Formats: sequence, structure tokens, C-alpha cells
Amino acid sequence: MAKKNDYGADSIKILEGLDPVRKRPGMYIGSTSSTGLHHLVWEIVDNSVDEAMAGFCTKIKVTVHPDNSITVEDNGRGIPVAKHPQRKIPTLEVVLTVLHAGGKFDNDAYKVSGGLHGVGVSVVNALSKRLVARVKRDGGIYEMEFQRGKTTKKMQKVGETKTTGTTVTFWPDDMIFESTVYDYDTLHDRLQETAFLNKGLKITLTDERELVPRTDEFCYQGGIVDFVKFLNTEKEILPGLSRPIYIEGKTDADTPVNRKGEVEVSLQWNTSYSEQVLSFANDIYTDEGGMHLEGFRTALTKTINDYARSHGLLKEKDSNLTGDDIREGLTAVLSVKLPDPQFEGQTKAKLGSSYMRTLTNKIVSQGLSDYLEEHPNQAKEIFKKANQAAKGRLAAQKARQATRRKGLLESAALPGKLADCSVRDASLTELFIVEGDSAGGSAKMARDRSIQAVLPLRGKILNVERVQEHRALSSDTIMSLITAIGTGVGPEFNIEKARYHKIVIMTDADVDGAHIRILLLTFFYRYMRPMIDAGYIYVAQPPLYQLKPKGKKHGKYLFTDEELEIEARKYSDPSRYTVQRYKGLGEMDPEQLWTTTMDPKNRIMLRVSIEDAMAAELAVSNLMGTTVEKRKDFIQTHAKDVRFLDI
Ligand code: 28F
Repeated sequence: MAKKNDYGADSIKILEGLDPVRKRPGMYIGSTSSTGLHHLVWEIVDNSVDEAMAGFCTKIKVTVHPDNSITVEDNGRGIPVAKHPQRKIPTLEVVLTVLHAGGKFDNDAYKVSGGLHGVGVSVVNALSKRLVARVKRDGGIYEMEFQRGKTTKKMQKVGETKTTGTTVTFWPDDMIFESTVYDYDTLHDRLQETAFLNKGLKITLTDERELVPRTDEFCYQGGIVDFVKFLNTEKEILPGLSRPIYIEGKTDADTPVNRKGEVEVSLQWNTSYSEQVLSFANDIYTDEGGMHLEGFRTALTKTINDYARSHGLLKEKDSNLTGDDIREGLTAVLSVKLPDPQFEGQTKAKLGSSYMRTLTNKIVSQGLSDYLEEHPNQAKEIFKKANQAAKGRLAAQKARQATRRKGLLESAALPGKLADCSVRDASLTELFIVEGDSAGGSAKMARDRSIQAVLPLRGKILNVERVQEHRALSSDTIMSLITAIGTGVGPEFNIEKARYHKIVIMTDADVDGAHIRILLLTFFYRYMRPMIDAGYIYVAQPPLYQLKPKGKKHGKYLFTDEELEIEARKYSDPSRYTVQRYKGLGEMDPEQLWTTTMDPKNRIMLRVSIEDAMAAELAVSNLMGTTVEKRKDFIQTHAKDVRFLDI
């Protein structure tokens, strides 16, 4: 039953309107975790951004207060305060208390709100224990207040002003959110992105929770061109391309509203082998791509191939460059705007509006061919880079075929270092990958040679994250791994050909060992992912210590520092025992290595999950370009973190 309320029947109806939001917040903001908490800020900021896109707002200020309340202020026209014609209460109140109010009211605008995130300010109001709205408009300052979506102070004129704008302060409800603590970096990155996407818009972020308040200001006159430069900051740019390419275009004035749109794209190639193309629709990041991205990619591939043919860079006998070849080393930002974007896909992050494919294709084809004609030197560099990528691709294909051919010759082609097992049934056999010849020697002596094979690796394996595929495949170490395992890689990969169903990474319990393990996991993640999915990849767990009581011949093996501490506590006087620390597998005699680490009846092995491998790969790619010190430090702190399932 609705509580008695001072504001009349009309507002009771409206107030009831927000109850569903408090009952099922997840339906409106995705979750009540930290993501949902930050969503409240995006929701409010999006309204200011819409006002900026409409051409009326140039500044947005976001402040995090010491109690984690948030103020967003803009210098737009101010939310209208006059009585709403149907509802007979101030429009400001309607916007803040009616679900979905203030959606697509203006068909000429390209709105952020009302798109993917557009649940409206009223949702923020419903999920805030308190919210204060202030509007400067028509010469006055107007204020009104709410608690948990219910009006607590009706709109009042509180002063005079010549300026205009909207300010909202809200206190997220701790009855709703798991945590109400805002993360500065999350706010920073998203607001910076918004500033990149809205040329000239000034966004300020201030954190008052710090003793000395921190402020960051984002304003980019170059828009997405600055965005691309920013993404390429640490990269080596392709010669002549220090100024990113910029292409823009839009539909004619007489285009019907359901076909209207604007397209902007900026491109810059670097000398790396990876591609980073970010796409947005009405400032919403389209993680799953969609029509605009398809149009862009098709245009890019066709335009560069056409140019290369017509200018004699590609000869008649040459085959076309592929999209992947052309996008190797490409950093690009694609931003489209359209009146009523349709989003689809798993996470509603894919643009489905199909006319945007044609429009983007047309604008990019035209703009890019003009650029290439006007910049022949840059065109040559872009072609050269793509052509190298194509050569790399063909070399990788050959290298993969070579691994397959060798595989057919069976044991004759097996790497010389491999000490194979005698049983041929892969479901019973195990391959131990060990670091170095000395550990390899111990393992060979320790093993059960009927079902256990040993492959010693000399030195570190190549970081496959850093090199093109054909280079990875020409490394002896990697080739010996691939041939020993038998599956091949890439399109030739075939898990049925696996020669062992347990591949065990057995490295020393030190920093180098952890590094080698991460590099191996990266290799498996990149080149043999189905082996991880199948649960074929393991990590051995050699003991770290042996604690020997005085006078005893056999001690106890301990696998962690905690275990050592607990065991040592059993002996009050340290002189009654000795502790041996194993720095490497080589320090154990074969007998010890067998009982502690390799004996299927005794050992603990950890099965690698896809998340473990992903974490390893991410660690490797994030560490690229950082100093050796940092890298070692990271491995030391995280080596133990990478969690594995016990089997
Ligand atoms: C701190 C958050 O929400 N800024 C906003 C405007 C401006 C207008 C508007 C907003 C009118 C009828 C809904 C003004 N004058 N910042 C903000 N600035 N909303 S939200 O209009 C809302 C619609 O129904 C505005 C003329 N037209 C629009």
C-alpha cells in the first residue's frame, strides 16, 4: 500500500514508478557491484555529454567528495524547470522521478543516454540515499532534493544568476551497493575517453578524498586524432605517419532520420605486430564491433589493395593483401553517431544498425583513397608494412606445414633432446618439460620410462608475445616442443595427434623458473589453446624444503613456507633439526625427485585452467616494454598467485 504523501495523487503515482528500480537494481544498472556504482556516474555524465553534443555545453566538472558522494556539473542550458504540460509538476522533477523520462525527445540529436546506458537520471535518483539537483536557467537558480528517489524538498528558486547549467550531487545508497567507494582510475580513464570522443569538450575530475585534492583536466582539440596519438604513445610510429590519418563524413541534410549518421575515423600504424582498433557508436564503446566496424574493415582492405594495384606496388601475379596483413600494427579509433542506434550481441555492445556499414564503408573508402593519392610516401610505407605482414603470414604457414610433415615421419623427426617413453597410448603417457640439461638428467634418471618422457629445454623459451608467428616457429626450442607434443599448431593443430595427455611443466622454484613457466603458458595459450581446454597442461610442484630432525636419515618434504613454519614449530629448539632449501631440481637426487614430484602415487600436480594461462599471457603482454627489474618483481610477486586446481 502506498504511504500517505504530501504531494498529491499525481506524485504518488510517479513515486511508485521508481520502486522497481530499488527492487531489481541489476535490471537497470547491470549489477550492484563496483561496476554498477560507477554506472551511476556515467549515467549523469552522459546527460551532460548529450547537452554538449547538441552544442550547448562546453564544460563538465566531476567531483568525488570525501564521503564518496559525487557532483557532476555542466554549463548547458539547464534542465527545464517550467511545469511539465502533462504532469503539472516541474520538468526537472519529471526527469528525476519518472522512469525513462527525458529519453529520445529530440530526433535531431545523437544521444549517448537512451542508447546502451540510457536508463535515465531517475534511476540514479532511485539508487541514491540522497540527491540534490540544481539548475541555473531563465535568470534563476532552482534547487530540489530527494531521498531514495522520493522528493524531500520541492523545487524552489534559491537565487539569481545570468549563467545556465545543471548540477547534480548524489550519495549512492549503501543499502543497495556492495561498496560505495569510487575508484579514481576508473573515473579517470572513462572521462578521458569521453573527452577524446568529444573534440574540445573540457572535462575536469577532482578527488577531494585526498589530503591534497587531485585534479585532472581533459580537453582535446584534436579529438580522436589525439586519442590515436595517445594509444600509440609508447610505440614506434611508421615513418612519415607521425600525424595520424583523419577521415570524416556525414549524410546529406535531406537524408531521412532513420538513415542519418556521421562517421569519424583516425588511423596510425606502428611497427608492432598487433592491431588496436577501437569502435564507438554515440560515444558508447562497441566491444563486439558491429556494422560500422565491418564497413571500416572492408573499406580499408579494398582501398589499400586497389591503390597498390593501380600504382604498381602489387603486380598482376601477386595475390591481394588480407585484412589481417593490412591491420598489423594499426591503431585506429572509429566513432560514429546516429539518431537511434540499435545494439545487439551478448553484451549489447555490437552496433546492429545495418545502414551504418554502407555509410562507413563509403566515407572511409573515399577519405582513404584521397589520403593515399595525396600522400604517396606514406602510402608506400603502409603498403610495405602490410606486405611484410603478408610475407610473415606465408612464412608461418610454411613453418606450420613443416611441423606437420615432420610429425608424419613420427619418431625419426622427434627432437634429439627428447627422452621418450615406451608406451604409445597417449591417454597413459606424460611429458615432463624441464629447464636445463642438468635437471633434464635428473628427471631422465628419476622417471618411469614406460609412461614418462622428458624434454629438457635449453635456456629460456622465446617470448611468443613479442615475435611474429614465423619467427616463433623457426625457434629450435619451440619447434622441439611442437614436434614432441605432436599436435602441430595453427590451422594444422589436431588434438587427436597429441602424443601425451599430460604435459607437465617442471621448473625450478625460483624467479627464473617462474619466468620460464609463464613463457611456456603463454606459448600454450597462444598456439595450443585446446590442450589447455582439454585439461592436458599441468605444473609440477617440487618441494621447497626438506626438514630433517637431528640424527634421522629421512626428513619431511615441505612445499610452502607455511608448511615449513608449522613443521618447525613442532621442534622448540632450532638445533634439533636442519632445513635444506632446494633452489633447483638439480639439487635433488633422482630418488628424491621421483618420490616428491614425479611419482603418480605421491606427487601433487596442478592442472592449468584457461584463466591461469590467460593471466600468464596478460602478464607477459603487459610487461612488454617495462624494465627487466619490474618484470622480475612482477614474476616474484605473482608467481605464487597464479592459481591451479589440485588433481
Ligand atoms: C549534471 C547532469 O543532466 N544536464 C542536462 C539538459 C538540458 C536540457 C534537457 C538536460 C526536456 C523535456 C526532457 C534544456 N533546454 N547534467 C545534465 N542538461 N535535459 S540534462 O532537456 C530535458 C528534456 O524532457 C534542455 C532545452 N532543451 C533541453
